[in-house]
Amino acid sequence: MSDLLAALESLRERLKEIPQADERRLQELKIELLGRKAGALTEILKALPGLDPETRKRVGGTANALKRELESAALARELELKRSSTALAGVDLTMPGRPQWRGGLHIVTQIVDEICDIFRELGFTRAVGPEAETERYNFYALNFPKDHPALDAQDSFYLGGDVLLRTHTSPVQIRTLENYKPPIRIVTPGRCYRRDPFDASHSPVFEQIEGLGVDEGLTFVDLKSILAAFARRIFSPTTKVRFRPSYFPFTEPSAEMDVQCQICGGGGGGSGCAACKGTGWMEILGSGMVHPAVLENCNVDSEKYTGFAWGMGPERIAMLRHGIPDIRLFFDSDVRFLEQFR
Ligand code: 2NL
Repeated sequence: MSDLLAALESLRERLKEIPQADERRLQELKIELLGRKAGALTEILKALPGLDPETRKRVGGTANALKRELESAALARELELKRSSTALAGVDLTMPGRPQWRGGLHIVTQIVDEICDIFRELGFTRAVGPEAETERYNFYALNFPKDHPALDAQDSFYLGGDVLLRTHTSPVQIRTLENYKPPIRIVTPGRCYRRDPFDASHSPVFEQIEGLGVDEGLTFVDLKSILAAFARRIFSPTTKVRFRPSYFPFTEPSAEMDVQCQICGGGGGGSGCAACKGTGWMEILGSGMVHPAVLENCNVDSEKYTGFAWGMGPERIAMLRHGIPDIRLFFDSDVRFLEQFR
């Protein structure tokens, strides 16, 4: 019995080798000591049944305890070797990463796309055109009188002669009316320019989206239903709208569309709401039935066809949607502002 105990004692010495073993040595040690066929410890355990009960108890207890110790030491070393083989030498994996710069579309671009997507579902195609236009396309075809103040160099950016930066996207609609036969259904997003000094609600450069539908039998009902459907899509399904009479040279009759204030919910905040000045409504677009003179200017028969049209400012829509107080924030290129809308 003391032979067996001495043998176990010498096997226990081998435990110390395990934490130093590399992968190959560890496999060898496991086979040498615990191998099913000829492992040193396995041999001792195999011999147990032939021993007298007293010896079997003492030797068996020690041998089984050693077996558990060897197995757990081998397992611990295996895990350690696995971990260090996947770790990268000299790299601190706990170090925070460098933030990855992620770009995005400008909030006004996102709103323009969203508006065009809504009108696409309502059957409208996107149309674009030049930013430098002649007075004819920008004003006269649209029934502006020759003495309208917008034609003044004080109000518009003239590039020379009768060429100017367009003050609205209507010239795109004029070009479409000239070149396509009704039915026409288009939206015209694009950049426009006016000699307005920057303030909280004006910018000399701004986006506009106009829309135009021309067909036989179109009425003001079509205009109202299309624009009400749009308001419910861009704001919320329960948003109410109202139309107020207005005036534009290129539409008759004309109307401005208001939506329930998105800030106070339409209640006017006890008349204290700053967004709608307590009225509960905010204006989002101007619209009307295309003036017959505009159709005739484009060689469209105004006896046969009628049309409706509207125009809106995406910056203004973005401001109302997000409670942005100043249009200049869109042009400052301050990422702290812009990244809120990525
Ligand atoms: C506004 C108002 C509007 C139109 C734009 C239009 C274009 C053609 C013919 C008739 Cl070719 N109308 N466009 C019509 C009504 C209003 O814009 O307040 N925009 C920000």
